[in-house]
Amino acid sequence: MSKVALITGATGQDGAYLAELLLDKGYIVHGIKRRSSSFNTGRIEHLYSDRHEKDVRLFLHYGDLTDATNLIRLVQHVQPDEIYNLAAQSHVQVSFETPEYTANSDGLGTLRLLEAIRILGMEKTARFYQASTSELYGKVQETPQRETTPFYPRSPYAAAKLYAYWITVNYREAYGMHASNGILFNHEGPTRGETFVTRKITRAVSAIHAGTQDCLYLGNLDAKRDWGHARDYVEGMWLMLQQEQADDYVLATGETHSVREFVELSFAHVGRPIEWRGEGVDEEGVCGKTGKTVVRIDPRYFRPTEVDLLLGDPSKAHAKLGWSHKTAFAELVREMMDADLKAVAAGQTAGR
Ligand code: NDP
Ligand code: GDR
Repeated sequence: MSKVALITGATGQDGAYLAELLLDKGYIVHGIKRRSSSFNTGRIEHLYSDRHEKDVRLFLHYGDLTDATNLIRLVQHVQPDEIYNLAAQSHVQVSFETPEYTANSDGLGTLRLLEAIRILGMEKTARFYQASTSELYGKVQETPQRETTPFYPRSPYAAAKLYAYWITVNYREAYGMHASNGILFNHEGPTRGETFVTRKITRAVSAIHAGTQDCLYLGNLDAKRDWGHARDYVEGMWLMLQQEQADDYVLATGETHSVREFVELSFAHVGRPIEWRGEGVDEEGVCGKTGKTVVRIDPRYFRPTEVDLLLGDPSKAHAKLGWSHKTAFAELVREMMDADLKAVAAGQTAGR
């Protein structure tokens, strides 16, 4: 009998990679998607076939983490063996603009899903994965950051995820649920959301290379992140739910790089010189008049409170799950750049 998985956030970067992995493993996969005024299923298009066709194993359902009745009904209908809670308002900077919504979807949304499992009496049968984050570490307490490092959230997003982390631990301890937190450090790929810094850079560099954009505007270039590939990280999520005991694990590469390094490597990929500039306008008043590519600082992209340095220690995941990342930093940049260069060449516009 095929195992049945329910993925919230199935239309997101990780949801799409995870759905693909689980389908490859023979699962029946149910995904929750939000109603949207335009198509939001681009990342899973290649996995999806009409449910009237034969041997369909991927099903999509409308839903939202802010709607408890919807979640109860879907969990009851799907009867999942494994639930992966990936849905979230996942943009840190946006969470400063929409703090209440972020708390509702990312914090209370996790509680609603856990309660759905409990109300339906499935706490001993359904395994639960919570998409926790290295943003929990926030203000640096120690490096590298590991499962025992104290948390110090620095954004409404991180504070909401802190609640979600602890309510997952609490349901494990209170009700004996197989509920695990994956504390995942940044992971990217060609389908990364366009407003996260890595994808913003690779799209802009591709457009600049094609001559359709002059300038790249960024915020804090000195922020350092432990960047891996999303494809590798969804494997770790699955491994957590295959363990006899539920537990919490860091997934990271154990390497850190600055935003500036990411920019440099991306421009090196297309062999262009960069001119770093501060705020304001050029003497000419226009970006790009110098013939060189200008990277300019726009204070709009600075956060009220920043997370300066993330560097993870994945030794527990190595030892207990046998997990380690496969894609090196330079390879990640190369893959993202190649994909965006191809998109630009195919006439798909890249914006800033
Ligand atoms: P994305 O932003 O790409 O995807 C988020 C998904 O959640 C999308 O499918 C989105 O729908 C959906 N969603 C958002 N709000 C709601 C809601 N209220 N109800 C139902 N669905 C909703 O994120 P990632 O794939 O990058 O990340 C997956 C999870 O992992 C998130 O929880 C994120 O916070 C967490 N995480 C991510 C890391 C990373 O580096 N990528 C690192 C650590 C944790 P739609 O497509 O319609 O927008
Ligand atoms: P992050 O990712 O906040 O780490 O959260 P993001 O790519 O948004 O920022 C990384 C760092 O780059 C700096 N930065 C900029 N960021 C954006 N978005 N745009 C810019 O123009 C820019 N310039 C500099 C930021 O200040 C920051 O320091 C991601 C999300 O996927 C979360 O959901 C997840 O939990 C964490 O990673 C781990």
